[in-house]
Amino acid sequence: MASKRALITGITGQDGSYLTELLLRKGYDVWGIVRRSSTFNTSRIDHIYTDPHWSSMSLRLLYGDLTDSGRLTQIVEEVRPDEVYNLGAQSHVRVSFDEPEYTCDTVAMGTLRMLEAVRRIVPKARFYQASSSEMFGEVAETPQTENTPFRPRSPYGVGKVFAFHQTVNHRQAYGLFASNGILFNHESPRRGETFVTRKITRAVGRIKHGMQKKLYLGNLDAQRDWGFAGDYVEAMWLMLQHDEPDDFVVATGETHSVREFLEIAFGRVGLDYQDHVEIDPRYFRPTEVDLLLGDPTKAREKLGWEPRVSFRQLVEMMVDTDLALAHWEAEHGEGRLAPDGLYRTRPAN
Ligand code: NAP
Ligand code: G4F
Repeated sequence: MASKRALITGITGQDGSYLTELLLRKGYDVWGIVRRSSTFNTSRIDHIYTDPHWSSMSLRLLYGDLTDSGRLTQIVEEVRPDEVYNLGAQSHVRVSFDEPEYTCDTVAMGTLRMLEAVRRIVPKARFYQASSSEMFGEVAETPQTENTPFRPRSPYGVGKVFAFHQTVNHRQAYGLFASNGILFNHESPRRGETFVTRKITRAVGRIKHGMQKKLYLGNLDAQRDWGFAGDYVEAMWLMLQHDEPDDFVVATGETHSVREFLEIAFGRVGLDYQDHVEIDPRYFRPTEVDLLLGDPTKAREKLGWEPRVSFRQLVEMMVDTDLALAHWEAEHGEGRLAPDGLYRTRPAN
């Protein structure tokens, strides 16, 4: 039997890289859409071409952009996927206040463009939409479930609410197998360096190796339900194997503050975060999401999904990786290609 074909937007991102590995392990032909950039942006998936463990597997990349419907249509026509995972987005909440129009072009209109391409060309394909707990915004209740109303607090959150409803509407109006995963924050050593968790663990490594003294942050009281990205991509796949399309919260069911993250991360290397962290109001948001806590009961009962990595294990995994990275940088110099292929420069924010 021919392998199933999966098409991933956002394949170069954190989740795209873990999902690619998962699907390749399951025998899929994986196709990914990469947006053109002036520097290499494939560092999270380069190992799939270079590491003999992966290189015999079927991964193909095509240039495309969520803002270009003509190209998206052409790609869907060429690939004719069985499953589409729409992960591409300008995914940084703080940046979405600076670039609201571009954010919504990728997050909201980009999703509509992908849904329309699927509806017209491969209406039997299964579609996964990367919805977000950021949609709950100023939360109406705690914990948040699939029935909690959306009260978004950022242009990014507003765009994701549009994309969520558009996905549901394509399911209802055209019978598409289209599901929303409402994923709460999930992190990993591959997390972008300007999200708070990775910003902290990068700083811990650099401070421990004498390459940085201070870490400037915003709101330390924000609370998030943080899980491990490697666990969460499994939930995406399970949603598309389910017997019917539906919407699912994916979360750990625990919430922790940025401050707690700091305590464990600095504590891992024998430091006290209070000696190193300073508050810079630049990192405050015009409107903040104070607390997120998800209830993953439906995903557990209907998909058999459960998170495997605990909060402490996640923080320690990230610190340990960034400690090794800082050690390598201290020996070889910053801005050089590290062994994992990531090009290293100082995090900007
Ligand atoms: P990420 O690391 O920021 O990756 C985003 C991906 O989207 C990257 O591959 C990026 O390409 C691509 N992209 C950005 N603009 C694009 C455009 N105009 N056209 C095509 N591709 C574009 O995000 P992530 O953490 O993996 O998250 C994956 C998805 O889940 C996103 O939609 C995010 O909003 C959503 N989500 C994430 C979380 C979380 O906690 N991580 C929680 C809920 C929902 P480049 O590599 O070239 O930048
Ligand atoms: O790490 P963050 O930037 O993640 P945020 O805003 O929760 O968004 C992430 O999770 C969403 C799911 O809920 C995704 F949809 C979205 O794509 C993204 O992956 O910030 C977490 C918290 C915020 O409350 C923020 O105000 O940390 C606080 N924070 C404090 N200091 C900071 C900083 N955030 C960042 N990025 N940088 C800081 O210096």
